[in-house]
Amino acid sequence: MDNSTTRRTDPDCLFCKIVAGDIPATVVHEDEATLAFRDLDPQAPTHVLVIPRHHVADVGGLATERPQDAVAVLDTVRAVAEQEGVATSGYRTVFNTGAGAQQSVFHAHVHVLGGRSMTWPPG
Ligand code: DGP
Repeated sequence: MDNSTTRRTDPDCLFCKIVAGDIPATVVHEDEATLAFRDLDPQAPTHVLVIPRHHVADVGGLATERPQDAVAVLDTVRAVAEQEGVATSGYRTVFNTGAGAQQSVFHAHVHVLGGRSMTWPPG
């Protein structure tokens, strides 16, 4: 567990570049620990990615290394859902973890999807 306030960044990481402002993104929410921005390839009327500012590869690493950021990410999910008007109608949160689950960016992130009805099981 890493209790330090030092933030890790990876110069080769796309989402670290978005955190740094080097790559533009449509940011919908930000605080000290997290950033939320619209997905480039939206799969629903609301499709927002919530990430920790600190670089960690996936949600497992987030839970073990930076549990305080895991809590912050979940609170940002709640805030984004309310702000986007999907908190009551319902929304889906997805942490793709590992290449086999279609994770393509290895900086922990949760997809917040809403504004349409969802099916189950997911593909
Ligand atoms: P995943 O497949 O779970 O790793 O999700 C990565 C998501 O990141 C994918 O839905 C597309 C999105 N994405 C990739 N590149 C960019 C980018 O440059 N900007 C934004 N806003 N989203 C991106």
